[in-house]
Amino acid sequence: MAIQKTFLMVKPDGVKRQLVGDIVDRFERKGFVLKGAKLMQVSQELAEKHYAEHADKPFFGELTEFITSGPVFAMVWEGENVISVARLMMGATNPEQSAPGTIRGDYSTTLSHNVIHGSDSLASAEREIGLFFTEEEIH
Ligand code: 3AN
Repeated sequence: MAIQKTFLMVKPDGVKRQLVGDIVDRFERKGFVLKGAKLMQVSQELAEKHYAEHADKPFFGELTEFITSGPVFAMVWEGENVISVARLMMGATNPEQSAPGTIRGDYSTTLSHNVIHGSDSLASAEREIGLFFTEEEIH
């Protein structure tokens, strides 16, 4: 049994569309435990650190512009295999492949405005939690 923590973030489109409550509800009903959460504005510096692995991609500018375009809802969740299970609940990045019933499958039609971010590995979960939260903010 692997109890893990992951970093999830409702992106500016999801906050604007008032999907925060629905998204929190899905993870709570699944049985995961909310350990930290805040509505915040992502700075350009934080956006570039967060998306560092995409720095050489053609869509990097679009990515950082979008994530800084309005408040996000940043969260730390804990539970059994939460990293991979949360990714399943989010649905595929590509909207043509995100199944109905998943967050992206239910709420997103575009690749860039896809409502939610979730860490994709133990290493990225640790890195992203450290970027967005102090130890005191995790309960
Ligand atoms: P995920 O968020 O599912 O882990 P990544 O890490 O491959 O996906 O990509 C990070 C974010 O970059 C995605 N959530 C999506 O919003 C955006 N993205 C990925 N590929 C493209 C692309 N070809 N054009 C525009 N945005 C993209």
